[in-house]
Amino acid sequence: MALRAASLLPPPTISVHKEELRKKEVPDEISKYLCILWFYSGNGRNLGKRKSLLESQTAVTTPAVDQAAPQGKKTLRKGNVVITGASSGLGLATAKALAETGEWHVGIFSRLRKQLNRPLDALVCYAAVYLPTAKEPTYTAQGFELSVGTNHLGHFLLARLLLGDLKKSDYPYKRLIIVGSITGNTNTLAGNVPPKANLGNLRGLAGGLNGVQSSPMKDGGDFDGAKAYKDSKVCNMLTMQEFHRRYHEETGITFASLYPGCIATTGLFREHFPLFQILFPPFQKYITKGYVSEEEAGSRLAQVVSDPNLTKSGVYWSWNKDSESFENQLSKEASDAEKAKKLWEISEELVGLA
Ligand code: NDP
Ligand code: PMR
Repeated sequence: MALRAASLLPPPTISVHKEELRKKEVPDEISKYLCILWFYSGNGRNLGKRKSLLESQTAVTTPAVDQAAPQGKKTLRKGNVVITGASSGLGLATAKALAETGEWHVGIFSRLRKQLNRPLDALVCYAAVYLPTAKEPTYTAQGFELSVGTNHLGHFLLARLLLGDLKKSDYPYKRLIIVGSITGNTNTLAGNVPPKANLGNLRGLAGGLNGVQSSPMKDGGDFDGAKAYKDSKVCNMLTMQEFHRRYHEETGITFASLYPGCIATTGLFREHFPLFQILFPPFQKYITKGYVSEEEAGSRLAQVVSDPNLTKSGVYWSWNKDSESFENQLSKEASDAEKAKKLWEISEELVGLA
């Protein structure tokens, strides 16, 4: 059914009832799972011209340590990482940074390319949409408001389905990274720019966010595209922590989130007013000084994927002025364990895992 997304057809334009989604036969190959996020996309967004994708390299299924290295030396095999939506911006820069180390096979999951024929050692949930000027909500094929469908629910389902593959990895460190942001954290100046993130009691999410029986917003309020994005980033950070609480001890997987800095020039702002797109980079460069280049942000995210020192799980990483990583504090809401549990349970229902 629904996973006809496995084909290279454009995003489906018909609505798929959630009961149907529940009934689907869950495939067990990574390449099929990788269709899910794409499937959780909207209908008819103008994709524009995209940078070419980084090619993944030859398939391998070698053990984590190559015993047959010359002179009996043990060398670490290449790690395998999948990055969702890495056709541009920070994701592409991260993919390049990891590929350039020569130590990683990088599988990019974007709208046209979805394959990884090798074991999985790291997954980066990176793709996102930001619709600040939208007057009305748009919906995924399943009928979820687009920002939550893409940024949170698609990643939630993908990460849950790939958890078993990560668990099986024999790589010395295996990681699941869900990209967060400062704008979802109300303990910061940036997080206090209206509209502020606020999931409320999650009644909109519980109602299915379909804009018919329930509000398209997670807190049950009126639609606001900028808030929907910030709310989805809170969901990303809560989900990472709930993964940590449920699975870190059992699986040894490191779960992490991060704010890589303000990459004011990426495609994330493509739906914003043209004037915003002109003024935002200099504002971040010269006024807030929060700006980082795509390359710098890419190397930060690559660090969270591959730095042997960043093994602590359940952490939200940030970087100081000298570009040194540190464990940052999340806002009260983004670190609320009760809310994380509730979000997890409702999300399970919505994506058909419960
Ligand atoms: P981009 O728009 O450049 O990257 C987002 C990517 O997501 C695009 O490549 C897009 O692909 C992809 N995508 C969107 N929807 C889907 C979908 N349904 N299926 C597959 N891929 C999809 O933005 P950025 O590089 O800025 O960053 C995105 C990530 O970084 C987000 O998680 C964002 O929250 C986070 N972030 C960004 C900051 C910034 O300042 N830019 C700051 C903090 C966090 P396509 O091009 O095909 O639409
Ligand atoms: Mg914000 C230290 C101050 C700081 C930082 C690091 C950011 C990051 N922003 C800061 C401050 C401010 N911003 C201030 C004072 C204002 C009011 C003028 C402001 C405004 C603003 C707007 C209108 N900022 C924005 C927007 C957006 O549309 C972006 C957004 O919220 O997207 C969801 C944005 C951002 N500011 C940031 C970052 C990282 C963003 C991009 C959001 C993200 O990727 O999460």
